[in-house]
Amino acid sequence: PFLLALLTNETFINGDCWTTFIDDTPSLFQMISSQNRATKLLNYLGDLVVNGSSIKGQVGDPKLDTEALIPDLHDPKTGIKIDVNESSLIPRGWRQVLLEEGPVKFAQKVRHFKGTLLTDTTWRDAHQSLLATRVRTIDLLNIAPSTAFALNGAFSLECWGGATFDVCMRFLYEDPWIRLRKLRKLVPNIPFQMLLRGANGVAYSSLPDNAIDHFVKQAKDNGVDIFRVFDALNDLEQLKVGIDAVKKAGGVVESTVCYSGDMLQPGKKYNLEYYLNVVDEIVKMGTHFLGIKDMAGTLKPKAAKILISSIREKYPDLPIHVHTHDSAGTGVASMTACAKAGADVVDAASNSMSGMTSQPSISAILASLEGEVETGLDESLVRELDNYWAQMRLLYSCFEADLKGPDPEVYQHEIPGGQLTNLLFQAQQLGLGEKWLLTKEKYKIANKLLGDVVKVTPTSKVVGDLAQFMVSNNLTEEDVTKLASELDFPGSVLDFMEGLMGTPFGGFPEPLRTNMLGNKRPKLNKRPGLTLEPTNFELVKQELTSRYGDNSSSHHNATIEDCDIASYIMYPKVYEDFRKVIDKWGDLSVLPTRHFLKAAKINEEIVVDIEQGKTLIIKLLAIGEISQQTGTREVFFELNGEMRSVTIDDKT
Ligand code: 3PY
Ligand code: ZN
Repeated sequence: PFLLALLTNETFINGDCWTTFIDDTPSLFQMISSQNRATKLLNYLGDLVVNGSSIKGQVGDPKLDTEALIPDLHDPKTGIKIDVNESSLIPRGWRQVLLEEGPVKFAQKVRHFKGTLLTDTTWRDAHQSLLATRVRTIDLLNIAPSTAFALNGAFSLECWGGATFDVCMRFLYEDPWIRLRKLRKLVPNIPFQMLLRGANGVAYSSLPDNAIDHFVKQAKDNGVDIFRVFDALNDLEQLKVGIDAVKKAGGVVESTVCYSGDMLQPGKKYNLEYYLNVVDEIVKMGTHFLGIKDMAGTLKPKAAKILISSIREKYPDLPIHVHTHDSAGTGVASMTACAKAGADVVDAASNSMSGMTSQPSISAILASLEGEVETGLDESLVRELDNYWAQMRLLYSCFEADLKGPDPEVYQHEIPGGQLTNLLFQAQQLGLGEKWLLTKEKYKIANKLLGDVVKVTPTSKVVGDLAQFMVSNNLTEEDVTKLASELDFPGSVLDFMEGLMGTPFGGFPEPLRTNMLGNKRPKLNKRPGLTLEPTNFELVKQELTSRYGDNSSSHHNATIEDCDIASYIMYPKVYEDFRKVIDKWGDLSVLPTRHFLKAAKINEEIVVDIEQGKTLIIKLLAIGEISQQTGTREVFFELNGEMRSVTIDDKT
């Protein structure tokens, strides 16, 4: 069709100048570009047919074989069906308060709300903790309009940051910035919240301070309202880098203290006094909200009550937001205790995406608070919305770790929710299912060896890596201590010991640190950011422009934007690989997930909306024999009624 359009185009026939022809005939070039995109898409689908899914972490096929249904929502008062596609009907939410009155007044109004609000983590932490962070943009976009109605009263939707940034590019071949912008358009009324790892941004170790500033500014400008900023070691200097960046960008600051273990356990290094001291420092730095991050779900109801009421007593005006994981099964009880003790916001996830290593269920929390604590949410709408997530849980079942129930042992091993499923999954994949108990045991020992650190990204990875190292090398606690100067420890462990992740409370364990580092690595005694060269954004831009700037065949514009620069600085290698994939397969985010993960069947129709008003209808017709010379196969498709074929390397 392109050739036909070209040959029948009058300007072309009349032989007018080629360059003005390009400028004056954009429709033709849009056509080339969409032809190009269609070809790339067919190459991906062909590859899937010949070689199977290449998506890392996928085991088997999705368990949902049809398009997910968007559930109907009904007005709780009238019972009338809500027209969720009528954006003019979207009710006002907390975001309007924020936009109209600014972060300070917003925080005050939340503090004055008579009750406890909820943050829905389904779009970030819930799938990070249950489904290896694999939920794709298309599946969020499909439910976003309904979410704007159903969760209108929510404090926020946690939808960005944490591992989503990395996984988006690395494993889903999607641009996290585009995800953010598209979601923002569909949800104008509920604040968007992200998780920022302080001086580490969304990476695993410190970046130059100006890179954090730049990243946070892009996040704010592209749609994030509230920034939950934490440092894995509660290192206040590291935390401050993130906080300052959010302040400069004009975002809502939620400075966060990470809660580690059970503070009521006798002899615990992280006790009530410790937390109150950290909170004092956070308050001195200035924040709109205080976050409490119970990443492993070890905040038991009694401790929750004591912790929240102690902070509340000391700081009556400070809005408190609590995050937890339900790993031990006590999440609902703990969040209920927090709400009753005076927390302003607690985290929960859509019912089908809740429980175990994820956040506790919204409906369960609403039921627990019913008649006592107002939440601003309607339970029937929450339930209607969840009908979508029940289908998503099936669709993404191929990324589930096979966790069968709560793990009350979390009070001992203290493995954060996301990591718990991840480690279990890895153990299963390595055929070391029987070693799972041993991994958890070694995790406890590794933590002890490292001086009982606060464990959350990136320090949780350090402890996990050391634990796996001990399992695979059959090492005991004594072995590690004795052989510290000889063993070839994982890089993350040495990074931690060097001081690249900040300084743990109480200092580094000695003599282990000295022995592990030997003369291989120096000992850093100041904040890592102070030793890093500031990023030269102009230079990065030039470099990226020279490499990718003229790549107009990808869905990225020819110009390198600030967001691209931010992605590259955060994850250079991941970004480079991502661009390679985009170059090869184009924008795959438009493919429905079941077709992204599973080979098409003969004659199955795949409908892809590549952009608004432009739909491709693709049908797999046949798969050719393998060519003995080239090791390739021809795969035949029908594309919008026309036969097309692609040649695919058979790697099986
Ligand atoms: C992350 O940093 O990604 C986390 O979710 C930590 O809990
Ligand atoms: Zn979490």
